[in-house]
Amino acid sequence: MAAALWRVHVHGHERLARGPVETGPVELLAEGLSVDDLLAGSAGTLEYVLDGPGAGDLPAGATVLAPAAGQEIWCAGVTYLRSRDARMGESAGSGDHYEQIYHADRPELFPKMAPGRVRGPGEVIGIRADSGWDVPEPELAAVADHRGRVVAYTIGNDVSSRSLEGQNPLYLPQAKVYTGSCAVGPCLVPVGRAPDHAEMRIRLTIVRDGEAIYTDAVSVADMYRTPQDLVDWLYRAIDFPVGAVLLTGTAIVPEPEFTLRAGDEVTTEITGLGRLRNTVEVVGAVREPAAGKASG
Ligand code: DO4
Ligand code: MG
Repeated sequence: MAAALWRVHVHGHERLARGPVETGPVELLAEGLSVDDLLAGSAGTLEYVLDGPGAGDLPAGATVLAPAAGQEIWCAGVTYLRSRDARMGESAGSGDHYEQIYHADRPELFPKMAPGRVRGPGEVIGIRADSGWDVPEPELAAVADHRGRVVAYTIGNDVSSRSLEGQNPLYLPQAKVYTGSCAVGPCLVPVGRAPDHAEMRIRLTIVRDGEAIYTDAVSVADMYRTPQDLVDWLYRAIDFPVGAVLLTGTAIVPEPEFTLRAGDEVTTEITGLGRLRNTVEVVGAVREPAAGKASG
């Protein structure tokens, strides 16, 4: 079983560890190393550290953290036909921009989470109290180093409010960015040790009250773009000194009647990358707006 890189919490400290994708971290790596160092380093740093000397068995009580530290999390959208069709459907006849962007050279890219905000395996993910139609978006996440090379993969969930997104495209930041709207993990698998992205399958399972109420699986080969092409666009005019994580879009869209509820357990599995599981909670509150809008 190939070793993957895990970010763990041990006795109050963040550490890196290695262990199989399937079973979890088993051995600590040298103290003082972080994901930031690996993505800020020269080509091959990730593999070099992963194959380097260990620093002892993983102590009991260690918990797995999101495998991102100082990295911004970005998302690409409308990279699969299924997503294009869903966006056009939810915009009730005013979704031509989705058709255009699906075919355009320049992809849709949007910032999702500032460093430190993304959730990890086992943590809660959020749905907004002021939204009524909410879905997980299980996506292949490309992890790029400071030069903009995709060096690893992990799993990402771009949790989204379809009500807000469908009402007006200018509400997209509120549909996409709020507390708990993104999780990544469980670990980083170097590109050279992962299946080719086109060989991967993404499977989503949602369990409610102990029963699997939704499951679907898609092939990453259906993506209209490649992870590296998306990252090239992302790095065109911004620098990321400690790298970045880019979720590459969803092709799993539950039927319109479906919405997430508090307590739902959402699991995404991707071939060769393991499994990311989170439970849903409601975040925020529905508040009446302050009296009156400015006139004019
Ligand atoms: O344009 C809206 C976002 C679409 C998206 O997040 C996706 O396709 O995954
Ligand atoms: Mg998405």
